[in-house]
Amino acid sequence: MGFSTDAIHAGQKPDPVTGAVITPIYQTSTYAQEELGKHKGYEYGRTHNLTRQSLEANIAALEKGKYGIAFASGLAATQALMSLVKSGDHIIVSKNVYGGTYRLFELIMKDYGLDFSWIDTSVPENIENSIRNSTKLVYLETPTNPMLTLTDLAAASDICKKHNLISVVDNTFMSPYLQNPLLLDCDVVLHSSTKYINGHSDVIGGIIVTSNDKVHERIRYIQNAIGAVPSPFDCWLILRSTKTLAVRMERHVQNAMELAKFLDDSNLAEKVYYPGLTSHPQHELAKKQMRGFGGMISADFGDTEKAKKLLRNVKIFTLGESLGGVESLISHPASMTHASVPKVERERLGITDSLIRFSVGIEDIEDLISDINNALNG
Ligand code: P1T
Repeated sequence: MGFSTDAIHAGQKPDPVTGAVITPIYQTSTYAQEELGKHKGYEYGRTHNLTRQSLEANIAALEKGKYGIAFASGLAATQALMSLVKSGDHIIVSKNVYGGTYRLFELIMKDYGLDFSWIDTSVPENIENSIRNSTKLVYLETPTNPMLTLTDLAAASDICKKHNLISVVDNTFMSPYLQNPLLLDCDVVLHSSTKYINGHSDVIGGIIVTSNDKVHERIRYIQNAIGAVPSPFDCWLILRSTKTLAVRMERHVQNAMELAKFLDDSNLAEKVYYPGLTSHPQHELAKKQMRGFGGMISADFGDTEKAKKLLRNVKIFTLGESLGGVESLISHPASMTHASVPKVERERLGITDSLIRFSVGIEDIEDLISDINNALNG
C-alpha cells in the first residue's frame, strides 16, 4: 500500500459492535472476565488497550516494521531501549542529539553502569573505530537536533550488522514519511510522536518500531513492566493525526525550503543549516536517504543580540520548545532544548548563543518570511 493509504487505514477497522469508522477511545482501566482464566485477550489497561494497539499497528506500517510499541513520551521510549543493555555495556551515540537524550544518558543512565561514547557519526568509520568488546548498541539521530547533521544509515547499519550491534535511529525530525531507517537495515526506529507524527502540539508521546522479534519481545515486556504507557485519548489523537501526515509533511518541506533559501540569500543569518541547501555538507546523502529535506532549519545569526531581537519580535512564529506542529515555532537551543549540555560541548557542536532553531509550520510562506524580515529589520 502507498503511504497515505496505510496512514488512513492501517491498524484501523470499523468497530465490530457499531460500525464506527473511527477507532473508539477505549477509556477503561480493566476488562470483565467471563470466568477464571477466560477473557477476550484484554485483562488490564496498562497491558492491553485497543486504541493503543491500533496506533501501534498504524505507525509500524508507516515505518515498514512488524511491531510498534507506544510510550507516554519520546524520552520514555528512549529509556525503555536502555533495557536492551545492562550494567558494564558500552553504547555509541551521535555526539549531537536532543538535549534530553543527552541528559538521560549522561546524567541518569551512566549511574546505572552504562558507558557512552559521544562520537561524530557523520563519518561512519568513527563508529567502527569506537567499538569495544563491551559495545552493544549504536544510538543515532539523523538529522540531528538542532545542527541537522546526517549519518549515512546504510553505512552505519552495515557496521552494526558486521559487529552484531543493535542499531537504533531517532527518526523524529524526518517522520516516517521522509525516511524509513528499517528499510536501510537498521534494527530499531524511535519517534517522539509529540512532533510531526501527532503534528498538532497537543500530545506528548513516543513510539518504537522494529521488525526484530527479540527486541520486540523485550520492549513489549518493559512497556508493561515499567508502565510508561500513553493514555487511550492521546493514542486516539495521534491516530487521527497520522491520517494527514503525508500532506502536512509535503507542506512543511516546501515551506522550510523557501525559508532556508530566504535566510541564505538575504544574508540575514551568518550560517544556515538545512539539508536541502546545496551548501549543506551532506546534501547528496540527504538526497539519497531521505525523501524530502524536512521542516527544521537552524541558523546562526553571529550575534546574540540579533538572535534575541528576532526571538522578541516575531509575531507568527511562537517562541517555545518542541517542533513538528502545524504552527511555526522558534527556539534558542543553547538556553532551551540543549541547556543540559555543558557550554564548552555546545560550542564544539555549533550550538552557540546566537543559534536559532526554526520549526517551520504549514502557514502561508509569504507570512512566515515577512515575520522574520520584520522582526529583524522592523
Ligand atoms: O519530548 P519527548 O516526547 O519526550 O521526546 C524527546 C525527544 C526525542 N528525540 C528528539 C529528536 C526530540 O527532538 C525530542 C524532544 N525534543 C524537543 C522537545 C525539542 O524541542 O527539541
